[in-house]
Amino acid sequence: MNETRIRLAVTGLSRSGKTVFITSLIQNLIALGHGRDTLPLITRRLDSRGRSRLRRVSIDPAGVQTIPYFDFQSKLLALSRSDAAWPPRTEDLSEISITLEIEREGLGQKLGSRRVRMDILDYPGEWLLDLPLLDLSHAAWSDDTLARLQTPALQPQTGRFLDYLRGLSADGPADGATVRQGHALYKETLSSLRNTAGLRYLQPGRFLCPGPFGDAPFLWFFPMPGTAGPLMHGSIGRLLQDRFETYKREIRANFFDSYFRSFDRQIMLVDVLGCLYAGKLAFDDTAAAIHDLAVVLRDGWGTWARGRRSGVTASELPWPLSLTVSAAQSLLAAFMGTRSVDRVAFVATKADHVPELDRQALRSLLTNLAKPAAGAIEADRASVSYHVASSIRSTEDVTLTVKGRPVRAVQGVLVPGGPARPFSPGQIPAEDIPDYFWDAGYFELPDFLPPRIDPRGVRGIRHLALDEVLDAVIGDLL
Ligand SMILES: Nc1nc2c(ncn2[C@@H]2O[C@H](COP(=O)(O)OP(=O)(O)OP(=O)(O)O)[C@@H](O)[C@H]2O)c(=O)[nH]1
Ligand SMILES: [Mg+2]
Repeated sequence: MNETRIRLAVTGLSRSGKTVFITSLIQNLIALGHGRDTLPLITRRLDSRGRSRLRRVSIDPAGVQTIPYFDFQSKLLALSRSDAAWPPRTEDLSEISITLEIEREGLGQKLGSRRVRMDILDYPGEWLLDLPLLDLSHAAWSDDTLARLQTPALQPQTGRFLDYLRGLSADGPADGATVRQGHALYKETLSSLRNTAGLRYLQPGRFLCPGPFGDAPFLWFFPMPGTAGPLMHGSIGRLLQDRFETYKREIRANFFDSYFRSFDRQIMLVDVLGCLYAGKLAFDDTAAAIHDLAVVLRDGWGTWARGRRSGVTASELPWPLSLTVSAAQSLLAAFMGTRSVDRVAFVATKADHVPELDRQALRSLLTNLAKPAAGAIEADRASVSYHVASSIRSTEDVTLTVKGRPVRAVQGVLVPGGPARPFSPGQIPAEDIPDYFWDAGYFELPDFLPPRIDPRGVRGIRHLALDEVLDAVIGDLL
């Protein structure tokens, strides 16, 4: 039987919704295979004079893959219990394959069937933010990173590590315990920048999402001043340089050269709302990360050398990231090879936090974040699309009356449970965000409980626009 096989990578920064997205996508495809119209745009694609050409949807049994398995069944079970819960954090690459068997037709005749096999990969977007590192020395990376850590507003998160550094000298003896303590403090700093300051542009990505490396000694490094130029064997600076170079070699061999190059199509999930409400610092930081991720995707395809300079210039970015961004922009196709990705979809996730009429603004915000870098892709043969979606719709749209006026809101049950409560995200700025927007208090998005779902997959899972995303990335193959 004729088979088309694609590698569809789903990525996004931490908590952007990757695992939930893949779980819901697969469950809805399975339901589609049972004849339910769970993904209307895909149903339309597969329609042939009122009849579906889709014969079967199946999850391929795990074979001899070396990549960890995306354990769809256990995620589904957690969502189907009476105390339905969101899946736990994932910090490694995982993969699952799903096959659609589709009837072939030509001139009104049936021509047997063909298969579309999708290898779907879930991997942390943080790993992509390491690509710019590959071009830097330990000293250049340290200058860039320490400049960011010294931002006064981040003092509560970074103060301890910076104090520790003051007591060290790059040419001092490389005492194992001292270096390890520096590494542990730096890692704690990154976690707290992520968890309490809402930052996302945090390097190296493997310190937050280690994946298969675990806690190997080559990872025990941190940024430090004074590591430019030759340093004596046995000095702290030399050890940090050596570990940094080993890190670059390992991530290149174990991710960029081995997996990243093999992806045909990419879905990049972005928690636009979450970073919007985390405040200006967090928003600007995520904006810089999304911009660079788009650069990495664009250049990773290896065919954008011509258009690569048309993006935002580093000096336009809000953060002192110029070094990192220009490094990302200077990594040429020579490194990534000439293989190209055909399609990429950027998706603003968790759109069920926003009433329907405000979702368009979310799309504009996302487009603004990604397009300066990704736009150049459209000039070439890949297509890029921007979407607003919710993988598991956990709210309903409602209209509240506040001081006699109607106010659009959504309503759902908050974790850990209880009666449904309304939530209004307020006005969502569509493009340029006015300064006064940041004067409002920052808050975390409410965590709505997911609805309890049917684990057999016959009914699918309620979502918003998953079919639009899927159609954008694989519609041409159906
Ligand atoms: N209301 C709502 N919440 C969602 C939706 N998708 C994700 N979430 C929330 O976002 C959280 C993170 O989703 P995940 O799919 O685990 O995100 P991830 O990107 O895999 O996260 P990591 O594995 O930690 O990187 C979930 O625990 C939910 O609280 C959605 O469609 N609607
Ligand atoms: Mg995950």
